Amino acid sequence: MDLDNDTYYDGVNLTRTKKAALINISYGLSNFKQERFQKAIDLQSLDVQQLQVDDINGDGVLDLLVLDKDSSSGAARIRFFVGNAGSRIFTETGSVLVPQLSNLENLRLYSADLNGDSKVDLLFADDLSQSLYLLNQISFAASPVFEDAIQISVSGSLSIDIRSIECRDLNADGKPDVILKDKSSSSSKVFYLLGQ
Ligand SMILES: [Ca+2]
Ligand SMILES: [Ca+2]
Ligand SMILES: [Ca+2]
Repeated sequence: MDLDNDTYYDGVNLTRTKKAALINISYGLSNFKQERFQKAIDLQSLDVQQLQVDDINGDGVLDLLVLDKDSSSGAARIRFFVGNAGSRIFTETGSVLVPQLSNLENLRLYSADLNGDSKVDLLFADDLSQSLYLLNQISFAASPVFEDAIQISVSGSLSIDIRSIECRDLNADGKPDVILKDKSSSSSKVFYLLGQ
């Protein structure tokens, strides 16, 4: 991924301990060299579970999406750190609370435009309830606005110990499909999203 739009690939990872969370960013110096951890974003007060990188506000610059455990309710809160390619500064710009989702240790977040309106939406796979939830992004002006989370019905139980979730258009119908990977084996389950 290229966080500062200089055509050189950059690296980003999340390190967590019991008391701290840090996003480490290394910017590419050329096509062959990447400096380690030029930048660290300290999320010390947050109970961070997962990091996702996507252009949530559609300005052509990648942003950081942080899945955090809300300190009062324990539910999932996604915080948005909006990137600026020129300054390489990430500014926290709004968040969204998802009260339906509180099993954060077994929750997987993915972002993609699922309905083709060019706005990035949020998708969750909840291992506990064995279901998928979608948050459709309505707008991102000063801060992001989403519709309430809706549960996506799948035929039968997912019956899967979810390790990861991602979206790709597997059957080339122009609609993204959901791929869930199982923790316990290398097998994947694919769910086609219909009627989006
Ligand atoms: Ca770069
Ligand atoms: Ca952006
Ligand atoms: Ca969308």
